Amino acid sequence: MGATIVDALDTLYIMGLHDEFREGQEWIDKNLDFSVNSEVSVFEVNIRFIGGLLAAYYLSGQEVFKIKAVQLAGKLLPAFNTPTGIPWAMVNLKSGVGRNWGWASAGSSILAEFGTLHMEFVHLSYLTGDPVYYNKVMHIRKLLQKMDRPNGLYPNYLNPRTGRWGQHHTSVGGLGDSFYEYLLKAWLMSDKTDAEARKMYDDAIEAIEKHLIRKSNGGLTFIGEWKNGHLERKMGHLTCFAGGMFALGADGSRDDKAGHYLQLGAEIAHTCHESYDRTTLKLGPEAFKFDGGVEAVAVRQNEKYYILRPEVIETYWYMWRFTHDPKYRQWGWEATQAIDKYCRVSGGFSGVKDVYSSSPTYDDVQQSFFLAETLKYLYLLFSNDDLLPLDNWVFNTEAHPLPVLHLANTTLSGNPAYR
Ligand code: DMJ
Repeated sequence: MGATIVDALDTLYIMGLHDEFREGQEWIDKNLDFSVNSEVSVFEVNIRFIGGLLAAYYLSGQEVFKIKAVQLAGKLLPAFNTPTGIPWAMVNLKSGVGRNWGWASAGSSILAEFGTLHMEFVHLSYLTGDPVYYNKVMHIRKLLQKMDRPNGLYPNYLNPRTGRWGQHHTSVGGLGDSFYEYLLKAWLMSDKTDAEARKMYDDAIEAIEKHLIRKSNGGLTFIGEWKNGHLERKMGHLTCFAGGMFALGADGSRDDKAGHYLQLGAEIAHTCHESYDRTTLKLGPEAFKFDGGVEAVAVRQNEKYYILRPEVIETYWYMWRFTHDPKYRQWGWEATQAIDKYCRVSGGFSGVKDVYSSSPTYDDVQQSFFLAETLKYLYLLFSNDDLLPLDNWVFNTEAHPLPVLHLANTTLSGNPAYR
């Protein structure tokens, strides 16, 4: 389905690569077709395709992107036909039949998946005037709001048939991450009027700080995971996005703790930089431990890979925007050089299987988020702040910028939740 083309479009536009952008547009116009008999991830299609198409539309004004985004969104809607309205993880684009991942706890849907639709779906309703998308994601929010939460935390698994939590695993990394991100960004995207989203975010990060964030013996702040009744002292590369999130949410925080959250963001950025710096390649592993004398280092072989992920650079960029401390550019430059040295191959860039090995082997995959996120955040890190100012743009979890909705002028302004 051309994921790399769609995911990379707005990066091309932002970098001023307009010929390549037009080529992508032409391909999308002629070839991007959603009437395929294929099962897709609702979450991945939303963040990469719908997010990518919407951002390309807002940046360029070209109608084709809006039309394709709306067509595709229509194909995802059958996924919401469950007893609770919590969508299935996957849907067949042709038949509309949905189902969940076989590995997910007791037939559950995943928090980071059904909880990462809000930004794109609100924009779809805004652009089309059709409330169907908005209603779907508000329904999810209302349902989550009503549920009991162990220790105030949201478990990663929720059964869409029963509306009950599955296993009580909680994570700010894989399976949980972007749910928290979208609470904050729903508030930002609404021009800070969606107080309900801000409250849910504030409540959630208070619980996260209390139960999941710790300092290691060596003084590194880390975010662990709640599993099987205890805190696992392990942090994923994915979790490193949270440094940027804390900084982005500092302004407007409860009890005016802006300084505290900016500091927390800086500590997470520092820890994640250490996870890069303590490797041979100066690229971060997929997960790292703070246990038994080990600090910010991967222990298991199957956690030593780097697949061109953006989260650490994303946090450097947000920290740079909010502090202008030159160390964030320095750290971004270190990562740039390492990617160029160890991941560049003749046909593009590849992930590497072991960041502690001096002769790394490639995984032979260039993830589409490398162009959508990693390179975009690096480019923004070395650009002026007036390129996509954060007062006007909110980035979806795949780094696709969507404009803040000044709702006095929108079709949603009649909705009480948005007044
Ligand atoms: C991206 O697709 C998104 O950032 C998502 O939220 C998490 N994982 C990848 C990048 O690592």
